[in-house]
Amino acid sequence: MTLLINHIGIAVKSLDTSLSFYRDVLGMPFEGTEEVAEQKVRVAFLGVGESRIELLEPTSPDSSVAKFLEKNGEGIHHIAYQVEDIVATLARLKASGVRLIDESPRHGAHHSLIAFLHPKATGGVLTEICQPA
Ligand code: CMX
Repeated sequence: MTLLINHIGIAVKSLDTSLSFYRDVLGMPFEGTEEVAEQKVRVAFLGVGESRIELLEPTSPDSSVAKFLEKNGEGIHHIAYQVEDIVATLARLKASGVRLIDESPRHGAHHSLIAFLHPKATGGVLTEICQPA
């Protein structure tokens, strides 16, 4: 089912501050920022080979990323695996008894379709599956 690691999500307090490290100090190619209203985050993407780093800044105190930052501080938030058919993948995972956060896909950045698996079902790693537009 997995084609590649589409991105690794990193929770940050400030996109601007973090960008000055990833883009300006590490020199990673900056691919732009976008607000993902449904997830209450503003994101910035930086390329790493065929994958990317997604910096996540909460846009609301009730965002799941705001809760994560409050509990853990800044750090790795999730890993996103790219699949060819997210609906079929979700159906297969559900049939296998995996605890899903999203039973059907939501809208992610770049018009992708995304869904999360619960970290309690994945050894403590919040896992996203995504199907690019
Ligand atoms: N990675 C690993 N574990 C996590 C986690 C994360 N990112 N976020 C929460 N958890 C753990 C918590 O530590 C907690 O564990 P314990 O019970 O052992 O303390 C448990 O999951 C429940 O966490 P919580 O703080 O009580 O938070 P909620 O139950 O309110 O929500 C979660 C947790 C994962 C269901 C919620 O964050 C969620 O629905 N996430 C998916 C959506 C999302 O993260 N969107 C932002 C990114 C969007 C994008 O990339 O576009």
